[in-house]
Amino acid sequence: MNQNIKKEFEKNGFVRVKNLLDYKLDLEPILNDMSFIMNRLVHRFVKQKNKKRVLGYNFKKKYSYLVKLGIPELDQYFNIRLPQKNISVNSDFFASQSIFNLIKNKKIINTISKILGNEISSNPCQNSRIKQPEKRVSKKNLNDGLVGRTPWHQDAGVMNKKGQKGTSLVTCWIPFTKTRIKNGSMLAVKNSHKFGLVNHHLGSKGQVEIKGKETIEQLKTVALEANVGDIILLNKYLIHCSLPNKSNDFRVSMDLRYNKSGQPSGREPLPCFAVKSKNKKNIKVNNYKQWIALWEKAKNKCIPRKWSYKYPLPTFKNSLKDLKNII
Ligand SMILES: O=C(O)CCC(=O)C(=O)O
Ligand SMILES: [Fe+2]
Repeated sequence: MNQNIKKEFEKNGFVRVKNLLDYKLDLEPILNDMSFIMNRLVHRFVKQKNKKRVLGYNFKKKYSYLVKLGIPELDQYFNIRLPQKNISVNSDFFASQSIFNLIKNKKIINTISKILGNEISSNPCQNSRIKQPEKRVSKKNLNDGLVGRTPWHQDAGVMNKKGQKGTSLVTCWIPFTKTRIKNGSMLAVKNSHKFGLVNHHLGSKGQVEIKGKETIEQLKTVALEANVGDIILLNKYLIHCSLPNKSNDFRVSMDLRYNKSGQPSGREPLPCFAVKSKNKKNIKVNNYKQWIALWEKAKNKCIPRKWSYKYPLPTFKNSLKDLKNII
């Protein structure tokens, strides 16, 4: 099929590219590295007498066991960026060779370049999300986008002012499990990428959320369902959320982002580095160790101020940009 990615992206604000990635080659290495992290956590947090038994558990059983232990900020051990706050020399993040390979994946980058052109950088606004069935998620985490439902938002809203204004950002959402409405697919408001930045307010756990989300009930939405191997690209203004995982199984995804090189990342000083360029000399990060070094350097810059990134509440002074006044 000859899909016109740019045209579809411009028309709809999102595009699903089917069967781009290979599970064994591109995705499974990351799940294996997550299992490796889990084993580290078992050694660190599980009582000696239970360790051997728990190490033998499969991915899901082991993760659920770790959740039940109440390890503080568990999701951060699996997240592919520094924590937002309370940053210290010990702040951990999930930086494996497999993640670096995914960020640099040629099939992804060549697809992104159909939208952004030939000069592309990896943007540090990126997440991994391991979502258990909602019935196992604690009440306080139900609306935490990393482990539960993700509130209605625009991705432009989670960048600083420079990024909000000056960056062509494309989100690349990657499922590691087949994702349907039932297990928490994303849902997008049709044509909302044409609204520009709309007013948000602070929702659960301080996450930004579209102001007046009741208005969305009157609008047409589309479920962004995907199979393993597919990717979904999102425009930075597309209004979207993710649904609760009402299935009995896990729902795992990652969202990487890319921007045109030379534009602000929106999360300075976190690493933003060229992954495609006509001039090979612009590609300065060529291996995993260099990439980790960039994150460690950024971390050291952030330690004195104790936070890694901040963004203003994406809200204009007047109500013209309230969703109800736009539609
Ligand atoms: O996967 C999710 O829950 C939300 C993802 C999202 O909002 C994004 O990738 O921009
Ligand atoms: Fe998003």
